[in-house]
Amino acid sequence: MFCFQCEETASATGCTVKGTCGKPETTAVLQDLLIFAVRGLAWTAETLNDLAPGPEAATGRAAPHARLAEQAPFLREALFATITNVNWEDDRFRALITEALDRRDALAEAVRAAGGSMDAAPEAAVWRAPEATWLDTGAHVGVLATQDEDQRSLRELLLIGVKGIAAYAQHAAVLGRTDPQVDAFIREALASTCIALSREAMIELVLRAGSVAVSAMAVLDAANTDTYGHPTMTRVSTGAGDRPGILVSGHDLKDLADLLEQTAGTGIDVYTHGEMLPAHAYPSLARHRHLVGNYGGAWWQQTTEFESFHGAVLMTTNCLVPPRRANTYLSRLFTTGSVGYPGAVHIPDAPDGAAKDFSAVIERARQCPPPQALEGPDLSIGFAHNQVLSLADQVVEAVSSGAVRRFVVMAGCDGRHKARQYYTDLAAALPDDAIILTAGCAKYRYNSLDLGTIGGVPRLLDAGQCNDSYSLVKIALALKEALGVEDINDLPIAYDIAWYEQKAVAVLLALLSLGVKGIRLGPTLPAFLSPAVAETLVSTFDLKPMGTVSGDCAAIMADA
Ligand code: SF4
Ligand code: SF3
Repeated sequence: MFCFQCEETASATGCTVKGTCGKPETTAVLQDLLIFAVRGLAWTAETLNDLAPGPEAATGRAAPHARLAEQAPFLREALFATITNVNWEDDRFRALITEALDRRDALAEAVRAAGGSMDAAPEAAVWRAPEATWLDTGAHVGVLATQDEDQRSLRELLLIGVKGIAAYAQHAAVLGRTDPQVDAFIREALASTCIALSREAMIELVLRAGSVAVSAMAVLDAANTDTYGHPTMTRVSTGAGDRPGILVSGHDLKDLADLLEQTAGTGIDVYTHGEMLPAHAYPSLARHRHLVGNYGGAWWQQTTEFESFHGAVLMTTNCLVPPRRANTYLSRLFTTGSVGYPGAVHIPDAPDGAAKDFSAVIERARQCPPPQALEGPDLSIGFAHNQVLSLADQVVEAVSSGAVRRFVVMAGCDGRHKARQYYTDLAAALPDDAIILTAGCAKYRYNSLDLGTIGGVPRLLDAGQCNDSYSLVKIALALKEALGVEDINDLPIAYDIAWYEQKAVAVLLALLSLGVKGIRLGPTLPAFLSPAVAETLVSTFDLKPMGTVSGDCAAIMADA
């Protein structure tokens, strides 16, 4: 195996025996084979489209071939399944590979029927082998199959960013929102990895992935806020009640919403965990009195927190980490959507977007004792774009008067590395005239610090999940307008981003596509950036590695 898609990759180069995340070699190889299969599927779809586009639309551009749209949900699902800490079930990957090959071959038939040929098709578009040999095939079609280091780096940067885009697009799709342009880009990007492209063409695709990530996050933002209302500032309890509970983790708000409906009046309390914390700020979720609080911290602490929670745990998306051998919670762990884990009960999708049936989770929770309380202060959340922009006058006044000297965007992921203490220390070290804007689970490094307020505005503004980094973009653009600044880089905003998995890469590409320069990225730079590609990003975007707390704090405040 060779996997280097996350920040915790072994020796900062690549996991080769077993993932630091716990991913076994077999799972890694099956994921590689699935990616190979969907690349071939996308290439075949693009070929069909080139050969037989749909009828010309009113815009003067041809509509895509009618068979393309039906591939989009599958491509999103397959990509999402390979994100770090999502799916640990080899059987699910085998099923996805089978479906990818069947879909691809059906499209190949359509290519031939339209007068085309698959004779010169790339290997990914034509291979087929007995399932018993899949591990051999998978071992040779992964990352290292691309020989040239820089080509491999750009290809993987694109694929990893597209995984993040697919996850965000899938979240929106669950709420009935899709963007054909986003789905078309996912297909185009996957197909592009089957052919040799110039370095310039590959860079162009990577930058375009950033713009598409902005679109995908915008669609998701609209889906979330239209469905559940705009987040408003909210205090969230981190205590525990005396009734049995269900702990909901991951990013899928619809799963939480459906579970809240199904647990109403049952005597069971529902708690959020990790990236589900922002749910408390959505009016139509917060109205449920049995949504009582947030339990625990960031994803990597779950092996102890799921123990002390005592109740049923529902993982709706990443990050699920393998339970320790001596765990007591696997029998009360449930997965749904893209998530899977051997031994955990999986709650399947319901047909036609109907609510899933969570009765098994509820039944298991009834048999459990209440959670053991954890120490922690209430958390202040709900500072997504609508809420922050409603404070725009106060914010602009604070900037104009000099009461706020700097905004520091500290969005992204948390992780296990001790080096991430940097983010806690930086948040504490920033002077009183700096406001931190955050989103994603990175916030758990500092969201229990008492950072105070400036003119009534909290010094820590939590916009929500990692995908709500879009809110931070909207806030920046609104500030640009309000302060009459020409260039986004002239705003008093610094970016110090923590990354771990592939959605954070999509967010990084989104920021780069908006022209944001001087982003600090840590705790390490991605292993999938070759020296030459890293140098391109550094020279074009002034991307910086994380430094020391005192040095970075001083540089951030001095706009250096
Ligand atoms: Fe290693 Fe990260 Fe890949 Fe897991 S996801 S195998 S830790 S690089
Ligand atoms: Fe976190 Fe896994 Fe990335 Fe959504 S829950 S930010 S790491």
